[in-house]
Amino acid sequence: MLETGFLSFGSNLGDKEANIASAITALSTFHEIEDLQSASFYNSPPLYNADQPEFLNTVIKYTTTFSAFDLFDACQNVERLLGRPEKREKNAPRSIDIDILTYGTSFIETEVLTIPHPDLANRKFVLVPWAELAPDAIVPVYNITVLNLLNICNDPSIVTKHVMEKNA
Ligand code: PH2
Ligand code: MG
Ligand code: MG
Repeated sequence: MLETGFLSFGSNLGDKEANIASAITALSTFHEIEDLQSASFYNSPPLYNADQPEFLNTVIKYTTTFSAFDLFDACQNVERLLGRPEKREKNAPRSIDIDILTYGTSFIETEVLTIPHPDLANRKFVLVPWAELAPDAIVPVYNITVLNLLNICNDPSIVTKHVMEKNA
């Protein structure tokens, strides 16, 4: 089965731009993951724990033959590859965070994995890049478009397009 969905990337430690770019490249090396399309990168203030550096965030569209759980494993492997420690405090700064926003039209709720991502509708740092990439995509469970979710989101964060420092 080929499924399409969206991933959220965030970094607020080290070379944030390089961390996200490397994570995308690393994911693309899996034969099971294809057609990665990235939104622009965005700067965003940290949500939840304000006492940490500003984040760089983006959203990626993917196509995969992986199951949702194998995709989750692949994302965790890439996080470890990029130096994210296995055990760390919740909402502590991180070199890379890769979250599955959606997997096809699936609704999955287990101890380790919830899809759609439970916080996606409350986060401008997710919805702003996502609406750039796929404004008309219908978000499973909510059954409205990404742009509609952005328009009703009450996160007051200012999320701004990032000016790239390096040439790709
Ligand atoms: N990730 C979090 C908590 N807060 N804030 C921003 N701006 N960007 C993030 O990626 C982020 C966050 C937990 O995963
Ligand atoms: Mg996260
Ligand atoms: Mg995560």
